[in-house]
Amino acid sequence: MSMLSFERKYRVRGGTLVGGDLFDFWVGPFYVGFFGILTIFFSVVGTLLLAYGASLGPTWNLWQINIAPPDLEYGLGFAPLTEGGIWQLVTICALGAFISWALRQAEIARKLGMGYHIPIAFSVAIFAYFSLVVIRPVLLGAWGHGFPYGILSHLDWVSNVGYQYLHFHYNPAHMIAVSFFFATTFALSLHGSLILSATNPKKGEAVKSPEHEDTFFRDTIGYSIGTLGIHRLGLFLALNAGFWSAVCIIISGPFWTRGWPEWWNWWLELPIWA
Ligand code: UQ1
Repeated sequence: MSMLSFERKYRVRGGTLVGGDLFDFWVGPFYVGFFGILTIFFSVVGTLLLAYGASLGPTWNLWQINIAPPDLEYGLGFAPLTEGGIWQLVTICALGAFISWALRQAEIARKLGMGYHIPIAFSVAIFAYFSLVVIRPVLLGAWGHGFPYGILSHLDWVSNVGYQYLHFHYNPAHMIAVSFFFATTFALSLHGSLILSATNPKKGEAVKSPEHEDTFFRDTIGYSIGTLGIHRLGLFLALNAGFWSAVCIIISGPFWTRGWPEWWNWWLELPIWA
């Protein structure tokens, strides 16, 4: 792949967190770095473990392959490889790869003198995964509370855990998370359509400016959040979607064991009704 005209200008030494100059190079368009190598290592080992687990199982059907966590009896200990040990190693590899990827993002941000917004945002996604396979299982006392690695099996897990709390949509943190997910797609649809409407003029016409974008929303709803503001809003909404997802599953079990509809009895139990 040929180098973009400006690419060479930004291929500067430095900014690495680990390894100094040793891994400070590019392969084609890709920056490598210590964490690039670590990401590849964990991804390859994790994928091979998943393939090994599949080879021991009853199917190669991609939808049905299931790498399950250990039985609850194993608690927070290590399980034999074929009885959930593979799941445990895959979890370590997944976290190793995700965290290495975030640190590679941080190194590239440092190299370019940019803020750490991207690795921080990605860390919130890692936190959501971490809360499912580490925080909640640890609080409940068994790795068996983690979700299984499989396309259909993880859907079954979500359904089963949901019904365990009778009606998961009554979980207040789940409500907040879902609202942030919807708000995120709403904001991106507004922003994406606004930018395309302004920058895709008819043939021969000039591209419209941010003043047009501001004016469209001033005319429509009396308010424009601005070109920088919409990106701050988008990041805020998206990070909250991931954060409240993590909260809603961590509180299910460790901090609330009954059906979620029952949680709302606090309203009926307010002394003002007495
Ligand atoms: C907006 O006000 C704005 O500023 C000009 C954008 O920037 C290009 C946008 O993309 C959007 C969607 C808005 C409108 C959003 C709100 C919250 C009023």
